[in-house]
Amino acid sequence: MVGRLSWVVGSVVAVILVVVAFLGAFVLRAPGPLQGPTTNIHLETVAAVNQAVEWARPNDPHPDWVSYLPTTILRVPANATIKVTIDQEDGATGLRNPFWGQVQGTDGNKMHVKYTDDNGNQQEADMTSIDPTRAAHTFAVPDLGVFVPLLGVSDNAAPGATNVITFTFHTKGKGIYHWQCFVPCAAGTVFGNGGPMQTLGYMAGQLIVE
Ligand SMILES: [Cu+2]
Repeated sequence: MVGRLSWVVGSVVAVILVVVAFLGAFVLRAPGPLQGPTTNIHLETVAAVNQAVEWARPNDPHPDWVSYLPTTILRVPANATIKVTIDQEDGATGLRNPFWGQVQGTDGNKMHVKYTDDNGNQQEADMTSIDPTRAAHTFAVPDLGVFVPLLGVSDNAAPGATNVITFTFHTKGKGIYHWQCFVPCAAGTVFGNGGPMQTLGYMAGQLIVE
């Protein structure tokens, strides 16, 4: 009888330890918010956290996950013009829905892109859309109607090449707005939509409008 009781108590303690370990390792490990609130958001997109050029996350629980850096928790002021710069260092995965190849909800429904073309030459242009098969990620805030496809680095670009995407959009009232990538970029997960696509701090985030 005592043996069985201690077995039950031991099992309960083991389950509690597993739950605490899970919370500590995954749920509470989301990267902290950007300093702010700020009207100048600067992000980097990488094929893997451990390939960061600008913002290393040395103790990240998923160093091989595709990610926005340094974080996807963004604090911005209400009713403000937000300037976004994204240093995009990942290759293309491609969008399933070509509609999201269009730039929407930014000033002029356009973005400015500095990139290396397929001949290896540096280019710079305002764009209102990209070929959806060339998207690496998107910066999308559905509740604000903001969708920006991020041009993947060309296979012919030099190693370490970065496409720099800039655009401005406007916030409305205070609140927490969900934002995310719509490119199924999570290689190795079911339909590319698991892991980093569903985890705050990687390909999903919050725009905290204060
Ligand atoms: Cu993505």
